[in-house]
Amino acid sequence: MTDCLFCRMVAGEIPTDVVHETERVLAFRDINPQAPTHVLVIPKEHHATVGALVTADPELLGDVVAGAHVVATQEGLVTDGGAEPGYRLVTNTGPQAGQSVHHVHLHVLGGRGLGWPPG
Ligand code: IU
Repeated sequence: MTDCLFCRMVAGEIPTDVVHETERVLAFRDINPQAPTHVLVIPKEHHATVGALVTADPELLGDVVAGAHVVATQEGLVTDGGAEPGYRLVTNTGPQAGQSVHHVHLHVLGGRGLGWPPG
């Protein structure tokens, strides 16, 4: 039994709206969506931050990014620079960035115009 929320989702202990899954990666809809598409993509293995993940297992970080690309494709957001809508990948690290869950995750955001710079 772990106190990490996302590890518990991986373990199937918490209801999770899964949209994509591989042997090493899980993608699920954010419980508090900030855009029409708001999906979190995580490694199933616990790493607290993107820096910790890339240091420990850069190939797994690649798998997480590939998972985000699959999700964006499924959601109809992928662009080749043309008229397709596009999307944003975000990973918050540490308190000033607003990281609230300490299991690294990529936010896949899209389906509306996204402001820049972020708040
Ligand atoms: P953050 O970058 O660590 O702040 O993102 C954590 C996200 O996890 C945030 O968007 C929450 O809405 C989301 N989340 C979730 O999807 N399910 C939960 O049970 C909890 C948080 I708690």
